[in-house]
Amino acid sequence: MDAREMKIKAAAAALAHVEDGMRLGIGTGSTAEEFVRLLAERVAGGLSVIGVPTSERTARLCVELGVPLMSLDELPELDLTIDGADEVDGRLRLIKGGGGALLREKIVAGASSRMIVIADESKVVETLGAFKLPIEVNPFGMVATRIAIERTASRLGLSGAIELRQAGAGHFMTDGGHLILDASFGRIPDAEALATALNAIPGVVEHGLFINMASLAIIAGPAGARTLT
Ligand code: ABF
Repeated sequence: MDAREMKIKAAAAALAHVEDGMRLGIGTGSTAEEFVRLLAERVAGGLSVIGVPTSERTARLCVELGVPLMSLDELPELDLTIDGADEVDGRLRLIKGGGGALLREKIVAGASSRMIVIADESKVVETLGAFKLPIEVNPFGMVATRIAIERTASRLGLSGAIELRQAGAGHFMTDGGHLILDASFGRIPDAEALATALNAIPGVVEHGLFINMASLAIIAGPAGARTLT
């Protein structure tokens, strides 16, 4: 089974949790896009759901495939969010943001009663941090913010490059008009402490540590899909 087949398997298992009439947060990334494709088939077959996308990219795919959408302001209380992740640990703590949508993903997940993560086995880790931690920052004072992040990380025993994410000839800009710093901490033994410290830095808009947000994770591997709770 190749990577795409595993993503499809995880997405199909998540679809089993979708009920008629649900208000759905719809995530970003290739696994979430497989979910959108399967969801669109069910919608075409009569399933009645309304989606709230976590990125412009996801919104475009939903429109293209006929999944009805509303904005989060129109639908501020969601039943379920289905989204991907870059890393998942055994306590369902996540690193997200590899796709640059972490702020809207966290806002949408936060407005949902439940969040189901869909991923392939390669995302499951013992300790978070091998994947660079995305930190969304306001463009104003970005250099000062990066210095503050470095100092904060150092106080927590973390070190590693903190790089401004590039896109094409310039800096990557999020849907919200912010920049992303990717922090190569390597291992983050105390994700809660780092999340709390990052939240206190003025120029930090959001970070990719999702803690106490996922209700369960559906992990697809060569032998099939399993659930982490
Ligand atoms: C998105 O899912 C991002 O937060 C994360 O980077 C991405 C993972 O992408 P993929 O499913 O393509 O591995 O929600």
